[in-house]
Amino acid sequence: MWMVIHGLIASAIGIAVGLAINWFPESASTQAGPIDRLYDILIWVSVPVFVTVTIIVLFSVQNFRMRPGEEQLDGPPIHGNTRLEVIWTAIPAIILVVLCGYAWVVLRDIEEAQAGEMRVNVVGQQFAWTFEYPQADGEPVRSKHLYLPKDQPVRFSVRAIDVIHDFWVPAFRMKIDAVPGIETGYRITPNRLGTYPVVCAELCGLGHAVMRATTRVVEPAAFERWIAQQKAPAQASEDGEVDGKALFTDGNGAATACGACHTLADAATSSATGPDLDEVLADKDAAYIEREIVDPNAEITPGFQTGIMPPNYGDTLSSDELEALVTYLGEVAGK
Ligand code: HEC
Ligand SMILES: [Cu+2]
Repeated sequence: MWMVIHGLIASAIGIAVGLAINWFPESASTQAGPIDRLYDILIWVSVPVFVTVTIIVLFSVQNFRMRPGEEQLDGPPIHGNTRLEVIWTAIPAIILVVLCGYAWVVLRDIEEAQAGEMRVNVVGQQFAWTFEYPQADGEPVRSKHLYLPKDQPVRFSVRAIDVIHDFWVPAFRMKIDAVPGIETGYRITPNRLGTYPVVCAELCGLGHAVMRATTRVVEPAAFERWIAQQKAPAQASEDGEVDGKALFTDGNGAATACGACHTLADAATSSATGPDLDEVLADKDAAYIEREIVDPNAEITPGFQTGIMPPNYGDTLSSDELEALVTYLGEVAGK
């Protein structure tokens, strides 16, 4: 009786607390509802299991513990109880099979192919995401942030260039590994306007923590405008010059923003993943700066490691962009 009463009270409190806590961020996809419900049902089932085990342990410690003078005694000679063992094997097995079946059904339903899906290729690499939007008329549009039109079903096709990453937008709830050599993916339908973080959920190297991007769920018309804008020629300010500062803080779609890793007062960035450029570039000339950007592993700044700064800026920056960056850094670093 003691166990049953305390077990029921503890379970009721545990379930109430478990359901009251907001485990997940605001949801922004049609997939989130069924996943959150699945999670709540797991709380309903797992709290009583945890309580049952704990109560039996506490009760046994209280009632069957060794008392002074019993050190030499052996316990009663029990050699098993077949009926009990069948019961305590069967009940957990049934609970597991039912829960797995339910989870499988939920996953199957939310991953069903939708009519008129938009495809987005997601590419993970140390330490940035690239999102590619295939276009019927030519080159895909590439972006380092994820733009999605509201209420438009999307199928992500996920790849990795170097090591295993994991593509996760917590607000969408879905998540999958990006594995070199194979293509993985999942489907979601964003259903709430807003800005949500994209996270790499697989420890992928020293820059793992900065491997973040932004998802913007926008109205379909705004999405079309954004795609059209991206198709237009590269970032240029009014006089046709490439803006070195904008490149530094925002990157160009294919090239990761330098400001994600480097401190530079003029650009108001403050990351310490890479060297403080105000400090290390104060007395350096253009040739040195250019070489360090194109071939970062040639010479490693003391106190930092090789393999963090992307080695492919020579490809992802056009020669105009590279020149603009070098000129900009030469002018402002350490000033
Ligand atoms: C993912 C993080 C990361 C990004 C993004 C990044 N860097 Fe670096 N950078 C580093 C690290 C770490 C080092 C030090 C190790 C080395 O020298 O390779 C470094 C070194 C440098 C150096 C050499 C500093 C010295 O001591 O002389 C320069 C210059 C530089 N980065 C400029 C840039 C520019 C410009 C960009 C953008 C086009 C950029 N970095 C993007 C992490 C990054
Ligand atoms: Cu990663």
